[in-house]
Amino acid sequence: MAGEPRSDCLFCKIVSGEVPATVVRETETTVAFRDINPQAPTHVLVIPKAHHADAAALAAAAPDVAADVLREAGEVAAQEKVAETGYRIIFNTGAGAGQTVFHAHAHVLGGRGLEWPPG
Ligand code: DGP
Repeated sequence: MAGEPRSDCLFCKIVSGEVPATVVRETETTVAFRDINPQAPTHVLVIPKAHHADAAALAAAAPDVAADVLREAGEVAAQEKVAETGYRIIFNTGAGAGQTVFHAHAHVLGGRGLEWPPG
């Protein structure tokens, strides 16, 4: 069922604490933790605690939680002090776009110059 934890999902295991992560923020509906393979000085992932495969599925099933994820991405940027210099919020969606973990997550990247278009 949409939103139910999945035993085969890495990020559900981070939510439950079964897999450790460096958590920087947590709310009732979201967790933010440092990416294991950072691509910028600030690289934090913001995820819904509930399992949804990607950002579009999250927004369709739980728009309030999708808004929570976006708000938390902004809070992470402020907390990491990258809000003033600029940062990027990225939802890779689909394997062809580089999504490797199929539990919705926002990448918050900042602390260096960011090229456009992205690779
Ligand atoms: P994506 O490629 O958009 O699905 O992003 C998945 C990200 O998850 C990727 O940047 C690396 C990160 N990641 C993968 N495994 C782990 C893990 O065990 N811990 C943490 N903190 N991050 C992970």
